[in-house]
Amino acid sequence: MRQRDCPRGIAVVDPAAGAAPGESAAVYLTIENSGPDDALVGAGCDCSERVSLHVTEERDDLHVMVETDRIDIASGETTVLGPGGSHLMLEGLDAPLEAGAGIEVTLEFEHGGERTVEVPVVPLDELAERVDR
Ligand SMILES: [Cu+2]
Repeated sequence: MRQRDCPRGIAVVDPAAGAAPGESAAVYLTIENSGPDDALVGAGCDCSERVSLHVTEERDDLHVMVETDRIDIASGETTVLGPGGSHLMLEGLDAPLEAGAGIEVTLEFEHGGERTVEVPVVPLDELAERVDR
């Protein structure tokens, strides 16, 4: 699924959310930036109270998720938000995400404005394969 009609050369590729039983779920996607330097500075979804930007850090041999206020999207680069790295975190879901459903997530870029992408919900065991590249 490629969504190409985007402001300032930003393309959001292969988004996917994991079907999780609880109140939070990860969203993975790839951002291709053929425009100037930009950054992801926020996200939102009607399906949850909020959407946080997370990075994964290593602390004492443990991988922990830490909230951040920006994820840099450098010019000419492909930025992968995927397992073990940066991702979006849906928090306070109205209802658990079910595989086969779809959600709309709005991404807020520092310079490129907002854009809303359709994100399919996939089973957790498929998620890693989908975004592994
Ligand atoms: Cu997270």
